[in-house]
Amino acid sequence: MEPSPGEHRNIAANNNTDEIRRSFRTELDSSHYSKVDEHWAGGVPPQYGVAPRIQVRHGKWFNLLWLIPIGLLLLIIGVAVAKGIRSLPGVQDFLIRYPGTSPLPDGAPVGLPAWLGWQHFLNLFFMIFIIRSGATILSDHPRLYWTRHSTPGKDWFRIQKPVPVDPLYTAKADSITLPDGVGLPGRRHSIGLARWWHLGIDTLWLLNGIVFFILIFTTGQWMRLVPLSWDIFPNSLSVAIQYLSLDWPQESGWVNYNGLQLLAYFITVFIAAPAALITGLGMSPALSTRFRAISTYFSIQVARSLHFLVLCWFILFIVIHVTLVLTTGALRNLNHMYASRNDDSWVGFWIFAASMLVVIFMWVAATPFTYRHPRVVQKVGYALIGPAQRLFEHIDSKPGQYTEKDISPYFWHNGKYPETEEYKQLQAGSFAGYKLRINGLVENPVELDLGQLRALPHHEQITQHFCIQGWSGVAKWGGVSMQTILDLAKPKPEAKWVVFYSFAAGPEGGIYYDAPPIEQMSYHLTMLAYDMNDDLLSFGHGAPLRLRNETQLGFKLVKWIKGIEFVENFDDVGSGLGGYNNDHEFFGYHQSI
Ligand SMILES: Nc1nc2c(c(=O)[nH]1)N[C@H]1C(S)=C(S)[C@@H](COP(=O)(O)O)O[C@H]1N2
Ligand SMILES: [Mo]
Repeated sequence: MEPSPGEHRNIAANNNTDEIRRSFRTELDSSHYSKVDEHWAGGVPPQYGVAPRIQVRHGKWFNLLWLIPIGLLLLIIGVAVAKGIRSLPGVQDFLIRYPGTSPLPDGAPVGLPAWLGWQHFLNLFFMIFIIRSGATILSDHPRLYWTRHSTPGKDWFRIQKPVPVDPLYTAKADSITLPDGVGLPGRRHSIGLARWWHLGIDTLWLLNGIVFFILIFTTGQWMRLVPLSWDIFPNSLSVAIQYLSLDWPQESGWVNYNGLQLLAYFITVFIAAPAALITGLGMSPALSTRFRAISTYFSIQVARSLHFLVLCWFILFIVIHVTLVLTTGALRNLNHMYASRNDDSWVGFWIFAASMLVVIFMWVAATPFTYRHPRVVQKVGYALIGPAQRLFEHIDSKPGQYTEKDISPYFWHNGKYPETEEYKQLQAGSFAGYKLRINGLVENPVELDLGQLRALPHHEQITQHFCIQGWSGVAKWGGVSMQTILDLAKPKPEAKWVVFYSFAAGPEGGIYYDAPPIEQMSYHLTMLAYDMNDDLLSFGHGAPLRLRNETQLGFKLVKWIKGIEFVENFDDVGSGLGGYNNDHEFFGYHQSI
């Protein structure tokens, strides 16, 4: 039930003092951070995980490094078998009948045009940064799951030890370091910067891909990349026997790819690349909340796991592709792709070598550059992905459609816990002395204790939380809709942003805060929660009050809230970037993806 306007006036009249108007912004850290040094982000010490492993049975983990000797052994066995059967008459007939390539339709183009060489180079160039920054993103929550619950012990893949039995263990404590030349940037919890690389370069990669699709279909090159007859399968088997028996098939890549090659290229271009995009978007909190029907099955964790499997395909493809390019007539192959000519000259090799110098230079320079100029990386990244992020942010998600049975058995904790005397005393008194201060550009600045908050119309939602690090969980939140707070405080027309202040300091000092735009405060799923899963909100999850704003990632959902201030702009709030992680860790403001 809506409280009557009279009740609002009463709350205001009881509270209208100078103290209520005092802003908490003096407690923020307003230093400007523009490099990543050893003190950055609270100076978290490096922590290396474990070799990748997958869970084969409950509690039984298989170290994936074993795949190297197992793979080699299988290769040796494969070679022995192929050599053994190759001389059999039936196999010989089969190899004659299916030599390895299917004929192309009449009018198929011959040779590789120069634009393809450029696109191939740009693709490989972009992929390096995408893969490296992707690895850093994965390292920020080094576990994969098949359900959105992210329950410890239910991970199917991890590059980190099992979750310790500490009820307040945080996802940040779980993050791991990657060596600088592997990850991008690699340092523990450098996900803010890794995302600029990953999402920024993604847009370039996607653009290159769109041009590629347009060109292959307008030039007929697609005929060389799409299997057009069922004999692709016997031909692929034939090629496999020929490779494994070490009597390799005739190279004809200038005109026509062999069956296995065609299959590998087809899967990479038409399945893996689009899947990379779709699974990437599947991780967006804004899209997942908006397209609930899809995300019911295709949850963020399914998307993450598949995104990782797509990566595995790309890595496998790259290893085999490069090996074969270099072992099946390297000069000719390099001429095809780098010089669009079909001969054995060194021209292609030299172009390739020069391009590799560029690649190696950029590879080596990327991480140190990022630590020295993080704001440049952020600016360029935002210029590239920002438009899409801003677009997706304007999604007013409909009320929570999860049900009680979707509630996660385990909900990760995150962030830095409050340690101040002020907070400890309030906590000791069960928050009887707690007051939420609402001020700034409002007609009616107020302070509300928990009793007054509970007397306001009750709002509940069962929603999914998305942490930028990658874990997720569903919980039921009970409290007050932010719309109710707006109705009560009556923001003035100049109020454009709403700053939420925490009792807790961030890792580099100064209290934690975030400043979402005022439009988001009227969304159906924006609320202040004092209950979680029908219980009082716990200490770890933000007692006595936290923000929920479901089109946004978790870091924007301030816990342990003590004040809400309506402002015209946030230039003078903290260091002026709209949130603690924006000021300190180079997170972006609009993070709907
Ligand atoms: N005050 C404060 N609020 C915070 C944080 C923090 O460090 N300090 N971390 C944020 C992050 S990164 C996430 S994912 C969520 C985690 O909420 P949970 O611990 O209830 O899962 O809280 C957010 N709110
Ligand atoms: Mo988070």
